[in-house]
Amino acid sequence: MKPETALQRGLNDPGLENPTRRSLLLGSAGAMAAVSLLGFTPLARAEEPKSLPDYAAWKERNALIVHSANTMETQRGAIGNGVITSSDRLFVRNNLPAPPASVTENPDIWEVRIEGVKNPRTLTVGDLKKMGVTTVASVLQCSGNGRAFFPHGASGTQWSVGAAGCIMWTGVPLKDVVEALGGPADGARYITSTGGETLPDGLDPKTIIVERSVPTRAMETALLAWEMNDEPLTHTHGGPLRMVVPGYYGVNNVKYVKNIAFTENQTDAKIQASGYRIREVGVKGAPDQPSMWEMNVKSWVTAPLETARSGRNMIYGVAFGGTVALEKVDVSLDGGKTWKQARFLGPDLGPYAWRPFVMAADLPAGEHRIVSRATDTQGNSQPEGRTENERGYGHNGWSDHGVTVAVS
Ligand SMILES: Nc1nc2c(c(=O)[nH]1)N[C@H]1C(S)=C(S)[C@@H](COP(=O)(O)O)O[C@H]1N2
Ligand SMILES: [Mo]
Repeated sequence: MKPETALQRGLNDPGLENPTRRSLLLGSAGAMAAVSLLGFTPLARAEEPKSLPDYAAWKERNALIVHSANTMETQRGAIGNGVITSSDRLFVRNNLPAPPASVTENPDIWEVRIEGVKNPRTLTVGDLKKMGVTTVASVLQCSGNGRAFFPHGASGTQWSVGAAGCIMWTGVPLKDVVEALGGPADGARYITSTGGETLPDGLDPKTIIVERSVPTRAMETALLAWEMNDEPLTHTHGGPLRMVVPGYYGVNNVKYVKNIAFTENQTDAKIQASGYRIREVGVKGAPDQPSMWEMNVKSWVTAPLETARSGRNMIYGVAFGGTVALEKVDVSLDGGKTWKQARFLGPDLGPYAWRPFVMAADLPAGEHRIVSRATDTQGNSQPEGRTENERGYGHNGWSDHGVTVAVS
């Protein structure tokens, strides 16, 4: 794993090879200037215990690994066995400083512009609340979850397994809104959502704006959410309004959404054009490479983690199939030589939710490599290894995601 300074982590970008990145390479003076330009508070020193940034101060500190002021992941041991991730343990990932908490004081007045439909309009959250409502459980996962396992030192936050959670979203189906506005304009192929952060001056907006396009097939399931886990959406997680695309990687779930456009082409914003593109190690991002849209099938063990007592143990974990429902999860106690099917734990909250699983195992004293492998209903299974790629995206290999437990 490539060592990364706290400063780099603070600025880690998702594939936005923006000017700040270059400044970093120029040395710390340039980097400091870039940091203050973007309004980030660089964390003092890597060795110091990092505290939560103000906009996430309500989170449960002990459940999180604070990588930087804009990247926090859930500890593997804090994921638990529930179907829903509690909000105060959910990971946080911001590319830009979050808008102030005041944006959520009166959420109903937040405006979103809908374009590329027969009757374009600006609607408030209050208007949306009268147009329809649905609740969907879906996994929110960063494209780079599992990046820490790539041996080439993929740049970006060194997420292990905790840049993911399963969330209950409540909002209006995008389809209802679009139908009320006469349907998509002819020739629309993408849904392009724009984040409402205030962009820092002096940088080309295209290089920093969070604006993502997803294929129009996502309209069937997407929603504009104002609630997360039955509470008003916090500004930490995109309140007052967030685009939620169930089964799609985190970045497509645009927070503080202020514009939604049905477009013929994908946005040329850097985060879309060259960011979040799967390509071989050493290759630059480009629009012709696959974009991080639908998530792949994945699972990992959440307990036990490092040590256990010999005898009967319950092996716990979570598994999900992205946009496809899960079929089963197999668990191996010998690093993948032999497998046994685990049992799902708790209610099935639909194809986009994750399913906690459990398997009882008699563990003798010694060291055990415990791994899990999920299969979806279309027969896709997690591979054993990695798909090596420049930014360390989409890792679902079962081997790296296992745990080595010392049983005594
Ligand atoms: N407006 C906006 N939306 C955003 C981002 C952002 O920085 N700004 N980050 C994206 C990324 S990369 C991820 S992984 C998720 C993280 O969501 P969370 O912070 O609610 O956990 O939000 C996505 N949506
Ligand atoms: Mo992300």
